[in-house]
Amino acid sequence: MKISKAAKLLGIAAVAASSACGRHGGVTNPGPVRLALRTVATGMSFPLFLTAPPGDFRRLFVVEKGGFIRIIEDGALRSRPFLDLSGSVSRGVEQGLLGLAFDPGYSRNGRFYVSYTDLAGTSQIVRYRVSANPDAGDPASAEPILSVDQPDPLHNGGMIVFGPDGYLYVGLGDGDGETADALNNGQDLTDLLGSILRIDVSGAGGYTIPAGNPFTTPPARPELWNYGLRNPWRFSFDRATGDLYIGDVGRASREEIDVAPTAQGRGKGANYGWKILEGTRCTDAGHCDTTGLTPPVLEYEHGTWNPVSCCVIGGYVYRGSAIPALRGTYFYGDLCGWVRSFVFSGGQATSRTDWHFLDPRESVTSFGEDARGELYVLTMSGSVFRIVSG
Ligand SMILES: [Ca+2]
Ligand SMILES: [Ca+2]
Repeated sequence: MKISKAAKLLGIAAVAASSACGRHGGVTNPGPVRLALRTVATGMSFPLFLTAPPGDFRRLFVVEKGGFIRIIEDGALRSRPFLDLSGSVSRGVEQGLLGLAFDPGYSRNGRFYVSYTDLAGTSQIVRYRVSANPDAGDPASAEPILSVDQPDPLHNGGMIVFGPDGYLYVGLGDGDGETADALNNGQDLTDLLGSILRIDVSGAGGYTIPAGNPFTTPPARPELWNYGLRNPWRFSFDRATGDLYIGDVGRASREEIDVAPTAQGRGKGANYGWKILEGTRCTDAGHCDTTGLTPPVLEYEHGTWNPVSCCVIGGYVYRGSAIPALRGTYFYGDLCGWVRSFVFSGGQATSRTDWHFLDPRESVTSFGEDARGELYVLTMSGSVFRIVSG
């Protein structure tokens, strides 16, 4: 990854021009909609996720890679972290504190979940509770939920989010570094890697397997919801429709977005193809059996500018109220330094738009969604921006 310079941000209407990285045929101008990025916080340390407890309209919780969860309240970044896991997380380029999810019943039970790679590089999902102080998690409340050995410090996933069904979805990459998944973790149903899991964490401790999970016959792992993913770094559910959007990071050339509509089972049991396919490209030319594989809704190739650093960053469908014209629009980005959007309609990515928000050297690490459904863009150099009307 490349540490980039601070962005020079401009409120610029979307235009259908090329960007520094990647090809993107079919991008269109959205017409009169103008957007900008409004600075919410700067100077953070590698922020890579943002969320808020359900119904909490005052606070944003920002995850810093080095192990801190920070609170932004009414626009001000609090100095005291909500939780400090800096002594527990590993420091590799794709390691650290990687995910945060508030329980749907957080206002009653104070439960929240974190996802990180520990000092041994093992992926850990751990439950905590808030303390008597609503701005401080209780570090002594840690309860291990799930631990997954990682064969390599790359492609460890890290996303955790509650689905509309109340179950916790956990993203895990193939854990196989740059060897093109030599271990075949993407297609192997007997391990948890290269998949999104679905688990029930509503009980007193640990997790159970929800009724309806697709792989119930051993030796397949019953935690699996789908598979064939390389590194689903960020994925989300449309809060209006429940549709699942997955940004799956590609290897040598292609990045992809998968969309799993609620009406088609929300991706249950789907095989997204890795390592047989990278996007729709056969990784073993002429020898790919694509029977039963679910192709991406959108894919793009790395450009010639810093192609090694290009990684798709899955985002969110906008369901806020501030910009009604954007409702139903899915925003995503790339570590290469851009933000784009499309509208999923009729099984296709339509109204594809390139938003020229960022300095092309600014690396997008994640998007975030607050309790009102407004969207945020986070950058490696330490900024948090809100997408606003321009
Ligand atoms: Ca697997
Ligand atoms: Ca795929």
